[in-house]
Amino acid sequence: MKTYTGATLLRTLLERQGIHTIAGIPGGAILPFYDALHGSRIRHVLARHEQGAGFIAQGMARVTGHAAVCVATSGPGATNLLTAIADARLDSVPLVAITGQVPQPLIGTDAFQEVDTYGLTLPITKHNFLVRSAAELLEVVPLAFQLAESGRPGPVLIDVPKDVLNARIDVAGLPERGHRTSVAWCPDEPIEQLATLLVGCERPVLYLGGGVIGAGAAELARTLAQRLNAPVVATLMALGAMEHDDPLFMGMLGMHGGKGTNLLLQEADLVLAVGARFDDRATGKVAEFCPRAMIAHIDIDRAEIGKIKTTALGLQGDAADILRRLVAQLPDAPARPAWRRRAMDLKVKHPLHCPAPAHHPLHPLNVIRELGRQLPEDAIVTTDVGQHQMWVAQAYPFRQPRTLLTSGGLGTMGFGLPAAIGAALAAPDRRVVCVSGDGSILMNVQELATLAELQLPVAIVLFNNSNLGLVRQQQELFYGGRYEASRFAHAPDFAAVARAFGLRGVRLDREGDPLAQLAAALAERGPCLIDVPIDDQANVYPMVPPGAANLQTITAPELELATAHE
Ligand SMILES: Cc1ncc(C[n+]2csc(CCOP(=O)(O)OP(=O)(O)O)c2C)c(N)n1
Repeated sequence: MKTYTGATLLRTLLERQGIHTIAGIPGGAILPFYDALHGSRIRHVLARHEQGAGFIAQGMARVTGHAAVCVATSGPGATNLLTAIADARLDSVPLVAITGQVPQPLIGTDAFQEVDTYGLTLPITKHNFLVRSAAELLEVVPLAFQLAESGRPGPVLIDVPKDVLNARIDVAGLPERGHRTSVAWCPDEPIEQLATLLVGCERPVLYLGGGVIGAGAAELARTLAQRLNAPVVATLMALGAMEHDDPLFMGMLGMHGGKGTNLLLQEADLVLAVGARFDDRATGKVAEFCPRAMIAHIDIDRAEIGKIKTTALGLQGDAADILRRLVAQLPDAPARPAWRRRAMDLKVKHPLHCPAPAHHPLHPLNVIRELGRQLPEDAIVTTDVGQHQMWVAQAYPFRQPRTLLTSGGLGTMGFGLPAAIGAALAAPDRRVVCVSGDGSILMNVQELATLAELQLPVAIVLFNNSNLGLVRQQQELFYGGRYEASRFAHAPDFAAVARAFGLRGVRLDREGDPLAQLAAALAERGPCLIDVPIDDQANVYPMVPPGAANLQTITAPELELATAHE
């Protein structure tokens, strides 16, 4: 029998869970837990805003695939965490958020820093707990990790009132750590049916979503594509599952996907979606998505199957398990030379238009490609949200799963910097680059202080266009050029801002050789911010207008002309 307080028990259970780094900010209600952390082997990373802490934890979780922990106090600490929790929910990221709560006798009295964290997080977590006694922690903590990681991963919240943290409890034995449990096992029959469909069809396409990476099934998906001679398209969340230059890879589909990629889906007769959820950014107008195709769908979440698009065959289960069994029983598939040629033709006919680096070195796509040349294959790239995010998705040469960390579902500006800090904490030997915009970086700019303190090898490459670029682009294309609230009248000196926080700050010079300057800035170790002045009128093309069918692509007329004459 050993005596704990709720707080020391919580710390001990996290230690037993194998948690070595957590991110958070202390405050009154959670202070007993911070006191218990004193002298613990758990490293606490002090973020400068709770949303930053949430995204630091997400960065760790997205790189490792294991649940990571963020901590906040009650009231504003908890409400500041909400965005990071909702973001984890939409992108299926395993996260355990721990919040302090006012003492139980004060709950419901509008006490200082009281907010109904349980109620607020109900719709944005996979599960949430309001802990009523120290003894409950013995069950709740391992269960939270089990729930966050099992099946379709997601965020779990544990709200702990201060009196629970302070309560004393005698514990006879500690529980087992919580771990991933196996999900529903897919029977053989639908796998056999799928194999028959795949062999019998003429124009198959594999449509990969983030679930492929989540399930560790990227290599199996590649093997399946090769066995079937089937071209592969990917969502934003699945980039890295296939090598970008694999001959079967057609790149990203959807709103900013390749025109050839979207056209290919129009012609497919069978589309096998794996760990994808038919998000509107991928499908465009659903009624016109893959109009000639029968849809088969493998997903860990039964609720996703048939949710958006009628499915001929749905298989619920772990994508790695299903793909392994599918590949094992596939007879030799037809070579499909005509279909492969068609895919290749579409790819060649609709390349990403980009002026030559010598003429326009600071064209965003040239900067991204230079980044790809400078960084090692296993470098981790985080992004914020906007045009720069889409340029990364279109042009960065991803080769490995979990090398792109981006806010796909919620599309949260402010994600990139703290996620990069989390990535660098989880993978200290790897290079981490955060590609951001001059709008997004300011949404969590305070985390530059965290980065300077930790001295992690994170480079922030800031695409500076003096605009909320993606908003400006939509106003140009769809709102008659009425630019309302998308232009920044005042621009901070971002390199100086970085220096003020204690990082290296560099601004590329348009007149010199900016790509060489970029390479030189990246070559130095340690954290830095590289301010890249880009054309404030540059748009992301191709673009499918919101709500339109993926066929209705807008391409870049001026760039097409420019490249045609080169
Ligand atoms: C928190 C949040 N607020 C608003 C938006 C809407 N939004 C999407 S993109 C964008 C502009 C982003 O600007 P910037 O970070 O400079 O990137 P750029 O598009 O210029 O590359 C905005 C405001 C959002 N995605 N997230």
